[in-house]
Amino acid sequence: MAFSFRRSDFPDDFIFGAATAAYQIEGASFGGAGPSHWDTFAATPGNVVNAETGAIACDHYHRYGEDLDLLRSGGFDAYRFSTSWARVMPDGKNVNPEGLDFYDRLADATLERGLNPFLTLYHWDLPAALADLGGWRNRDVASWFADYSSIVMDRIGDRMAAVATINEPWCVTWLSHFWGIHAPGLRDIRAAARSMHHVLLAHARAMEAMRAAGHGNLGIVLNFEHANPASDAAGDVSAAARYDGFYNRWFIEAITRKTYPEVILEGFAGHMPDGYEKDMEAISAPLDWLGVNYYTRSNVAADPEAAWPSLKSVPGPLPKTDMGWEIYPDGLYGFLTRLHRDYTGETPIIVTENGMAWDDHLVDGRIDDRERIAYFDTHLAAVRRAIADGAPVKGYFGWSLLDNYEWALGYGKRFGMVHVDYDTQKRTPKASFEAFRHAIGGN
Ligand code: IFM
Repeated sequence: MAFSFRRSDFPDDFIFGAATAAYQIEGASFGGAGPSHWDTFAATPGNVVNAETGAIACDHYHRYGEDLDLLRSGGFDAYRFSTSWARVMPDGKNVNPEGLDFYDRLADATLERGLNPFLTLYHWDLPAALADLGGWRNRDVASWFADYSSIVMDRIGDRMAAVATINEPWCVTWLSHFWGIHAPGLRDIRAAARSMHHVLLAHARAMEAMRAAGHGNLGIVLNFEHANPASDAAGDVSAAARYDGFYNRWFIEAITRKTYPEVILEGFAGHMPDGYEKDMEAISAPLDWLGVNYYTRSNVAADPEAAWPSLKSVPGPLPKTDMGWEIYPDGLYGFLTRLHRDYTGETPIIVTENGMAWDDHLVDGRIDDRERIAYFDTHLAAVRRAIADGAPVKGYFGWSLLDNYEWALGYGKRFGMVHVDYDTQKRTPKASFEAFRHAIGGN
């Protein structure tokens, strides 16, 4: 099965890439990395399926050359990876030279294969020592993050094609401090409100530090989920508006309008950090590009019995991925055009993650993941439509290059274009990888 598009259906300078994240693939037990709050979270019963951790993961720490060879052979233009804060600063204070050496080798190896390195500075591996100090609840996290960012950029910033501060601030904060699903597993409105502000302040301070050092092409990666009212009832419609507020509007409105949505500030009343308004100027410093991660929509219903935001997600009618996520490519089109129209204007947008988990099976050494091919195909059609309608979308990264550690769901959910046998670490490109190779001109 092949894609319905060719590279020539996209603008000449359009970038095709694949994305990964440090904790999900590297192997956190190698190279002097310190414990991150994901290690402690996973060591606590009930948090992660089978208590799995990123200790070995895909052993990318040792196998990055082989993985980059694969990317090149697929005809991709870019590799999106993250540096691990806990690897670079194991105790949150001191630098681990071995950790920086690894990213130095990775940067060179990426370039040697003609791939553009897209760096994300934080994809969730906060050093446990900083979590002990309150992590994202502590305002000081902004200066800790700026220091860490400068240390990484001093070493590899000269070779990066593009740099994002933080991956998916919504997951770093709401999902992790209000819903308790990701590390540190808090279910606390005050922790949520504070972290939702501090993560943006950390982004701002890192941007300032990197700009001052002369680095360019800096951005942030936000995730978006279409908020679909479960019915036309007024209660469901306003519940979906609250969902849209805390998921989709909070971060982009702070960055582009210096404000937070009223509909969410009302719910956070009394919990926001004092004087937070004074930080909005710094938070809204211009981006060079915006990263957009998109996977699905949520069908949102009012739940008047529940505490604010008094809503719940209910199952919808569309076909679903192995995560139970509805497949809804129109949502990607909707966000790309909405962001361009309402928020970011001509600032380049890059789809930094999009993909699906599927219960893949190796049959005679092959994985025929035609459902994933269809997912990528329909979402790339949505990207083309958005470009045709004027959205400045400059690239698309599939999530993910490799099957990997899917956080609280462990290794059971496979998102890769390349299958990983976790016992042998053997990589097997799936049919979706071959479809990319065919469409974008790999060998
Ligand atoms: O695996 C994650 C990734 O770390 C962040 N974005 C969503 C992916 C799929 O859940």
